[in-house]
Amino acid sequence: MEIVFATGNNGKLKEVREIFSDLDVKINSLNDFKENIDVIEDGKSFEENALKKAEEVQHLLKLPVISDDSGLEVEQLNRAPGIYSARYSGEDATYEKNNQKLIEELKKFQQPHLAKFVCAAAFSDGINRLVVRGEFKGQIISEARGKNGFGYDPLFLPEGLDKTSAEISSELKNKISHRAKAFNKLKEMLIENKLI
Ligand code: ITT
Repeated sequence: MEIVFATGNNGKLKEVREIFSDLDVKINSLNDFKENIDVIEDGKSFEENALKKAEEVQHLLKLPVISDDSGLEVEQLNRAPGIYSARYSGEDATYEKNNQKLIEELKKFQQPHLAKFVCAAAFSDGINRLVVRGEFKGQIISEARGKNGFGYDPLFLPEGLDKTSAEISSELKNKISHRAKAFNKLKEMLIENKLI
């Protein structure tokens, strides 16, 4: 069976492919299609945005679609950058610039900078729609550490660990992360409902 993962983010793709690797499903991402697909993420929550990505891409490609809307919520920043995590440092944002901005914004606060990653994972096949959430708690440190993962991983110290989520193995991240929790839940629901 073929499923489209409505993402252009290869870091997410690698993690989600791994989660579905025990099933007989082929997961393509938007990078595998010639269509120029750009879903405007104007929802007010991770769930709204994830469902919007899944439904719009399903409508265009007429294939079952899964999607992910995720981000980082920092307590002292009133849960910013939240749904704006990808573009935190502006239109020309990069992971590097976003991380720099986060470090700067947190300089005026005392440690620990408690935070969590949130992931909403959604599914649409044109008839059925599902959305679930996973969370990953930790804190933000003031200097980047590690080369694995993507995005804010070098600044994120998961609760109970002394390595950042860019220093732990991809296998471990994919057991404990927000994305792992959300997509494992979604996978179970898809199997239970015989949708995959
Ligand atoms: P798609 O919309 O194409 O899926 P995106 O990167 O724009 O890709 P989002 O809108 O969901 O994805 O933004 C998520 C951002 O949150 C992402 O770019 C990272 O900066 C951050 N993020 C999410 N999950 C993360 C993770 O596991 N590790 C580090 N940073 C993460």
